[in-house]
Amino acid sequence: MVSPVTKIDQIETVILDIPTIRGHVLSMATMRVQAAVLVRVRFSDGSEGIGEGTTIGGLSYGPESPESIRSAIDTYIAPAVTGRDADDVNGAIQLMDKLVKGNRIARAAVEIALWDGLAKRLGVPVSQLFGGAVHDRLPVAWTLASGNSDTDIAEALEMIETRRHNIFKLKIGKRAVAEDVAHVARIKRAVGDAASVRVDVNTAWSLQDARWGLKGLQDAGCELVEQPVPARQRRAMAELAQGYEIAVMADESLNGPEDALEVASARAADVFAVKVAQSGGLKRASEVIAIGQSSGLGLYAGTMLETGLGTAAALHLFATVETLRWGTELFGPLLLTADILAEPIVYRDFCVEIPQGPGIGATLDPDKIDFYRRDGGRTVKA
Ligand code: MUC
Ligand code: MG
Repeated sequence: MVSPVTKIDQIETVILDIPTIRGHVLSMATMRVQAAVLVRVRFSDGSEGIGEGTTIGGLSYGPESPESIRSAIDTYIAPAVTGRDADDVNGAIQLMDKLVKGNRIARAAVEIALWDGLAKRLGVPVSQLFGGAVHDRLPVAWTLASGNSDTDIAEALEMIETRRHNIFKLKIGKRAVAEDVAHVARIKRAVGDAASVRVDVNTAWSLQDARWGLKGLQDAGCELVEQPVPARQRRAMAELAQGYEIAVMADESLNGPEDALEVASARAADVFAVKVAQSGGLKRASEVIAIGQSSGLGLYAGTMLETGLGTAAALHLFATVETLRWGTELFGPLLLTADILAEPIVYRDFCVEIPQGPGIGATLDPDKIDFYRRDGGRTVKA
């Protein structure tokens, strides 16, 4: 007897509002709560897949908000993909690309749940669907963004002492350039050779600011500057990447493989911060990685400060990458006051461990989901 095709039956979305452990001060917003959009896909054989599509600071980081992510899924993506063959993940990706322009984070959330479901039905980790993991742990950075240099130094020293992190990304761009450079120099002096110090400007500088900034940062021993100028200013990014020794990393400039190709061709970065959400999912992120790798650029696994769910999914992809020269910042769950996974992701010895088990290796804690959910959630059925 031919076994019936497993179908995508239902897609449910929910927004969780989870407070952060402290104010997270970025150039464009201060986060006190993270709003994570979770997706649960139910399949006709009773199996399930889970995904996450999360952004940072409402609409201050990029063009998608938690509410728009949920609405794009409920209104456009879920009606299009329900009823389809559950195992045809590439078919669903292609359909989403065709029917939904932009909205990469929304597409990523559903795509992750489809990979998770497929891998669980096959009894393999998601990394296996991308050729297999070549790492069981990856170096993980922490972001110092309390808004106060003394607090940041105390936090950094504690992280080094407890062997949790020895790579620090400092969020700057809110103050005057000279003040920011002095803040970074103080932190670098305090940690010395025990840690790598990098910064993220989140597009706050003009090219003129950035010229002064990069000169000061590299003199202070800072190794890398992330997205100093606005996303679309490729010529400015190229001038900075080529004019200074400090590495220039593209983040907001990098929305999927097409951007990756343009940034690489324009030499508008030395390093790609590859984000699964911003790329449009695991598959498109793997294409961004391939372009970065083949262009000789450095790679870094970025985050949208996802919960353990989105973090686990990203870890499965990045575990398959040969060389992540700049490591990862997949620390999202550690910034939140609650972990929504039944078994939290493990952070130790300056590394994050790749979750084991079928799918993305993550199981939700139902009590936490109930506690942090914004409202009853919404379900689209086939
Ligand atoms: C970003 O722009 O990279 C990543 C780490 C963090 O603290 O914020 C994010 C956003
Ligand atoms: Mg960034």
